[in-house]
Amino acid sequence: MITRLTCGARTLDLSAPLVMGILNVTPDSFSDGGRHASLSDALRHGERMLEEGAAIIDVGGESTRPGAAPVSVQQELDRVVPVVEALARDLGAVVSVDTSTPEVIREVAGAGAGLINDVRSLRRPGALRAAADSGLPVCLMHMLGEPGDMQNNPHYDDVTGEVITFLEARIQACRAAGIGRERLLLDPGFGFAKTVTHNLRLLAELERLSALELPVLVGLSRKSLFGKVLNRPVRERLPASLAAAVMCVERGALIVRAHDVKETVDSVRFARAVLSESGPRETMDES
Ligand code: PT1
Repeated sequence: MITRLTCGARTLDLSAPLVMGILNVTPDSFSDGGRHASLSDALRHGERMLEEGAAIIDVGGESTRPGAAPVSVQQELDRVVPVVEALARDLGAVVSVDTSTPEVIREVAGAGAGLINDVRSLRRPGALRAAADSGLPVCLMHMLGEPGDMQNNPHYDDVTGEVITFLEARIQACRAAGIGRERLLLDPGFGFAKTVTHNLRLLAELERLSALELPVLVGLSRKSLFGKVLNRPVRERLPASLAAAVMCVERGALIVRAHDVKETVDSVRFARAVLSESGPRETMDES
């Protein structure tokens, strides 16, 4: 398994799980009400997440939560590029950009971004080429349909198996476009075209994704899954988000995308401390 990921001018050490802090620069982001829509607010929030231990800042200018409104390419560029420049160039942070737009991929690569995080797995026309040319790593995520319609009646016979099959096809598409395996990360896409049962099953079976031998990234922070299982509003979903993060790390996830960086860093660090004391399974079976 790869333990270092080259992210433009910076490298990430994946020998222990890392936290990716979420920085929404959308006016309608789902759980912070767009409070970070202005540049100085966004930078303050990004700096704070870095201080709290985020290894990556994920900047998103297009909300992809269920039912969100689309934005124009120009709007997305205007929101994202200045934030990437400031965080990557001025602060030296590893900046990931949550985008599906080829023009945005090209522009942020020039602005110092370190990673492309595409919930559409480079399926927009021109996105594969733009990502290949950027030289940056790419996170491929599973989603069926589009954020606008993905939640209407998703069906799977074997959700985990179908997520893996989808991701394998996207890995092949990337390889064919000249993106090397060492540039790929995988994400099962919690909350994207999945019912509560699908999400729970995917988490339970997350280890099956390890068969693809690429780093796994997960995003569960504050999602409606917790609201549905526990009947909690967004502001009361941190404890369950941390429990889920720990369970994902236990099942091999190496990057956890989260709003609450400080708490998530402690949770994954503690999980890692325990895991580092649990030897290989053979040893456990023998004892
Ligand atoms: C994610 C992710 C993402 N999630 C990656 N990028 C979002 N790689 C944005 C809900 O049900 O998991 N992985 N970028 C946010 N998307 C959602 C989806 C937010 C569902 C909320 C829900 O509440």
